Amino acid sequence: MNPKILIIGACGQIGTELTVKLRKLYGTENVIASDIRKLNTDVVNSGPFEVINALDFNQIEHLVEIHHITDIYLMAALLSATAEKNPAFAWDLNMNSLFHVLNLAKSKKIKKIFWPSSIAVFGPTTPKENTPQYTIMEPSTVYGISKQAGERWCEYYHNTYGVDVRSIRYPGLISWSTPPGGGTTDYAVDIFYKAIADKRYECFLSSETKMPMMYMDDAIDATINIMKAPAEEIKIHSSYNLAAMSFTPTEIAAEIKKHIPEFEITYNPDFRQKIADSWPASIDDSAARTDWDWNHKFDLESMTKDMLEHLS
Ligand code: AKB
Repeated sequence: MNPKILIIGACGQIGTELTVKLRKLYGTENVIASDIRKLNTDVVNSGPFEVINALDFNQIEHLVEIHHITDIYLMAALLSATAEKNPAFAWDLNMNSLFHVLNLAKSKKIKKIFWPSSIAVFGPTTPKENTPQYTIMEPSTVYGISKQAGERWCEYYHNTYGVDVRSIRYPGLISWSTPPGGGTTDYAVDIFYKAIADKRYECFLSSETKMPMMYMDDAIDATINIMKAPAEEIKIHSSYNLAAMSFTPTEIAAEIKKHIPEFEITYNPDFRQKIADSWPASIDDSAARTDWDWNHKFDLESMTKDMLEHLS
């Protein structure tokens, strides 16, 4: 039987593409998209849509009841750069929306949860290259602290109440269909828009800042596959490391230049440099590859080609 899905934060960068893919997979009527406002007409007009506030437990519970929801994908969050500007709200949104959904599963009103974590759970004392699944985690950003605490709660609800919650530590995500909002890895999306429109881009990170990244197609596949995996394959109940590629602004600019030879990049690092410097440069995701068969398809070369084809 198909799951009956509620996506909270369906109009965001990941939610938009996730809604389209889940509707194709399980049928439009089985996927209820929701967000705080009708922010994306494609999502709003392509199937059932509800306006809800992820901080309102009663609203979420009501939707679960009237739509007979089995699975929730909780995609609403404040990302790293925005969270630094509004720490109290970031903590409130990122933590309490998670508690609402965990508590619905604890009381058996839903069966399964997907909750996104991030490479932001790591911090300046974490080994930078090939960052292991289990290692020092001392995040120095509000966003990272909320994601790390969220991971601990997911594992606690699994161990204590048997809640089926599944999670991935997303790297920076790159997509052509929906712009990102308020992240530190956003430069890797902005650069494509500016390369096409202006043939130049001023980067808010320094030239050699290497970060883990992933094309959205791979991120969506990973999200759907971890949710489809039999419960016994999921051995980590906090969150799985996930990786596809790592590159610096210099390297992505060089790749874009292969298609747009006139393209020029300049550097003017701002407050986001400190956040980027605290994160890993590359990730060891062997646990995800072993446990539930994770495999990425896109590298820097194929991702760049696909982005430029779609945006041009
Ligand atoms: C951000 O930059 O805040 C996000 C993330 C790495 O979680 N893209």
